Amino acid sequence: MKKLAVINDLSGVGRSSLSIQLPVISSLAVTACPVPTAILSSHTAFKEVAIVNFKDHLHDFFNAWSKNNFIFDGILIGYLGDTKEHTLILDFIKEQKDRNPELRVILDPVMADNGRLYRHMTDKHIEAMRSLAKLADLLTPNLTEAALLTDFDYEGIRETLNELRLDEAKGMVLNSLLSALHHITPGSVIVSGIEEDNGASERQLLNVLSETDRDLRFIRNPRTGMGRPGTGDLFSAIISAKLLNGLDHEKACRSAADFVGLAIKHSEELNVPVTEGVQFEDLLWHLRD
Ligand code: PXL
Repeated sequence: MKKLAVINDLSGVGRSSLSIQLPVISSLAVTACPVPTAILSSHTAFKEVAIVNFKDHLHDFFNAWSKNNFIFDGILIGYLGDTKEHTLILDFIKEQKDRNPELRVILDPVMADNGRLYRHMTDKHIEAMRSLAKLADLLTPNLTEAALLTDFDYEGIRETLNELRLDEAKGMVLNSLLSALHHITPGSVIVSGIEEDNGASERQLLNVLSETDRDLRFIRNPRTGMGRPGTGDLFSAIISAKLLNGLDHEKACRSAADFVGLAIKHSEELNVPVTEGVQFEDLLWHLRD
């Protein structure tokens, strides 16, 4: 069975980060080995949040793993509360790459959404994510994170994409963004969850996959409801486990996008409050086909 180190925060309430990734990865028959970067009473969209930063323990944590000669097939990285963690994670990746040349590193640069940085995130986090991107095999930013990583104007791209009707024209705008992302990572890139609201009868979510410079694939799904916390974590966890199980980027991305859409629809139908994330627990069986 493949082994995936999952570096993300542990948030008690709201179905984000490790709380949603671990069960999803297990249900895809991949062993998930969590590395908590911070422990929070809930994700940060709730009003009151208690945070215990785990950065001072990461060194010992990775050191113990190293002394035990643990070898991983993949490393999935998400929310990092403190920029000191990035350096420790860089060292961990380098060591694992030496032990396993086939290692897959998936970096979800969790920092921002809807044009804004999350609470507690700063420009230093953006710079630190750029340094991790240099070692990633797959980078999965949302549109806000993609713009922040490349110094593009988020509102400008979003408005332009909304105005354009033809995929060819959208491709030209996205090509320059994806090209800039290929300059900061040697890996493939999926820009996830771009909302398309351009007069079509059905609102859509667009994921753009680019494996090499100048190669773009559009993967579209109906928009089944409002965005919710944790959906990016769900998306990256499914992609990571499916990649380790041998699927290609496009199939893994389609499968992750389908499941996220299903979970959002299900949560809306059941009137789950948006801050509680997506109700995925009773849908996990959909992943096993
Ligand atoms: O799902 C993204 C995420 C992860 N971790 C924490 C968050 C958020 C989004 O709000 O607050 C702690």
